[in-house]
Amino acid sequence: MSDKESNKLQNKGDYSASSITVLEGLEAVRKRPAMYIGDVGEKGLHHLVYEVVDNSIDEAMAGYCSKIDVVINENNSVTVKDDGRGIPVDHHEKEGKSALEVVMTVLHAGGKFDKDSYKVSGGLHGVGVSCVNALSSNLKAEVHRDGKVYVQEFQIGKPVGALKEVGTTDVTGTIVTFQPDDSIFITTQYKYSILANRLRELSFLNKGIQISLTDKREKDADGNFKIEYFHSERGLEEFVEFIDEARERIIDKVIHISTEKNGVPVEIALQYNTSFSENIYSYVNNINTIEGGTHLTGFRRGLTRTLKNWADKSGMLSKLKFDINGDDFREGLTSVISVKVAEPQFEGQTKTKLGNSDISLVVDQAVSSMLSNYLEENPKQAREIANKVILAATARHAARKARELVQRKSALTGGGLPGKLADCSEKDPALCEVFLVEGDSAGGTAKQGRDRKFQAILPLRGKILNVEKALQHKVFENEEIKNIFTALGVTMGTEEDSKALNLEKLRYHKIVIMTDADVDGSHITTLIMTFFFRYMKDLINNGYLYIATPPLYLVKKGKNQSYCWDEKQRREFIEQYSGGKEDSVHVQRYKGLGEMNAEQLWETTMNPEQRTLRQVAIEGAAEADRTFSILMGDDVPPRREFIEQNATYANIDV
Ligand code: 0RA
Repeated sequence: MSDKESNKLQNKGDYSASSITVLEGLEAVRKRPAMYIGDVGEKGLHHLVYEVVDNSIDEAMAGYCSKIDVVINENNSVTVKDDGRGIPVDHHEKEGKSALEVVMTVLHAGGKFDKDSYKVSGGLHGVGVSCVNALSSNLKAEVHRDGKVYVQEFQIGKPVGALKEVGTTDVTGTIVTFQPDDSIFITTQYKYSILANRLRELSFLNKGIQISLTDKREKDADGNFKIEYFHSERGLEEFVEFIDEARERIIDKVIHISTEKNGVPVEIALQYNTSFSENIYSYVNNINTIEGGTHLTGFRRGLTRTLKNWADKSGMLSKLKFDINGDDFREGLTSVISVKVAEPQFEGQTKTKLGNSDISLVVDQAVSSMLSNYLEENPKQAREIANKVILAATARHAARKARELVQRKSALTGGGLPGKLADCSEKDPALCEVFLVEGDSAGGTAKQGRDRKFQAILPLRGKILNVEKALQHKVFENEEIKNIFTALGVTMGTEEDSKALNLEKLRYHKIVIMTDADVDGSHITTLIMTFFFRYMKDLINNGYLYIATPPLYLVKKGKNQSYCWDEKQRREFIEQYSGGKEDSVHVQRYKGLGEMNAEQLWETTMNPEQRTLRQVAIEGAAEADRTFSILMGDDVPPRREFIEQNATYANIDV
């Protein structure tokens, strides 16, 4: 950033700080936590960690910190330690307390003291560490600075005693430990994988920083805690390699650019592979902009124009009988775009769409200068890419015919619904649910068991098509997939974006995947989720996709009976009613949904009063994409490795 540019930002910063005379108290955060951290469920809980880590990342981006250690402690408190300058502890005249206390107790105070740098990271809500403090039953801040160690503790955001000098040190840094308040959060159990995914993502987005994650809640066979290190020297280039691990690449090396235009740092990495999906992940200040925005528009425009120019000049398009559109240039493309914007405007439903109009041209120019150089210097690779684009255009023409046929057919028959669908009588989509059920027999039971007013049933035949491996036109020709499209009522595809969904037409706001609670059932669930992830991602992003959780067992002893969802519940029942004696006459093990009668299915799995539905959410879209490509793609070794590392069920079928 130029001096002029940063002065401008600084002045703006000063202006806004002095213009806010009434600072909101942390009480407001406790009253309406969701307004500050999104929600009080799993997402919000993990968000607390990101908020603290973001401060350390800021410190790293300013050039003062190289190491960040995150620890999940035994009691689900979390410690974040960095080797930055340490939060200032000097007395703050205006507030009448230490700078540290101001950072911890005044909303949005985080960067106020540091006039030389501007904040580019900052969590999705950018609310600062004081919010974490407000939502923690306990928080301890330890600062190593100027040769001394300082400590201050807080409870629900309020200081418990003053800042204390407790010792000497020869390092600098900040250590924050906080315990999320269980009177605020629905769950206070941290999930290792969620934190690991975000920290890995941050290490790719901010190359050079060493990040570690330790889980002190469990030890392995050797008595060691689980620990993982995240560190990337090549940044986005490595990120793209990671995402595409299970895909066959078309060009040997990732194309990569890191530049700064008009004071905006831009980093882009891209790679073409033989798959049919477009995977572009965009970030602004380390936040995944899932709704896209001006940076993404600029990227697409620059990419299309540059590739089209090259292909036109090469003469490769002269024999083509149909047009090539923007989509064709992005099939099989995996790319990550990261920009750092000083005053980002976030728009859209989930506030993850960049609105700053000047960023579009910045990214457009960055990608076109990078790509045109690359194409000139690598004619062989350039031809491979152009061939892929031509292949994509050819397939798109075939797919469009198939897709239009599905959509025209349902339009002609007056939105005729699939014969297999047992629809509900309610017409308001917000109140309607549809269950996608594995197999006709379970489908039959579900039809009898449901509340026909608001619950519809669509039985699916066994294993649906694996869309990860199928050409688009095959997907649209598939019976089960056609049924899903017509039952849901949505149409797909516009001129600019062939995967855009028309969600206004969606007939149900809860789409529930209901399969057997066994390995086969999980496989079918994964196949269905892959379809939604690749072809109806917006539907997941809007929170419309759910998974039903049928029980595994019915255990009976005398007059007592109980449904069990896991082995622990089953053992507890046996403990209580059989004095711990295993007696298999008393255990009914469900082999599938079809073996429950209609009433049982209703009681355990479908009745909104009793059931548990798991909402499907995409945490880390890039990571999710990689997982689907590993699980559903062609490459066997990474799949085996993934399953070995992540398998959760041990032979429940024996
Ligand atoms: C305000 C000003 C300065 C650093 C920080 C905050 C800071 C905050 C956190 C939170 C976690 N780790 C952190 N590290 C630093 C600048 C201090 C200076 O000018 O020396």
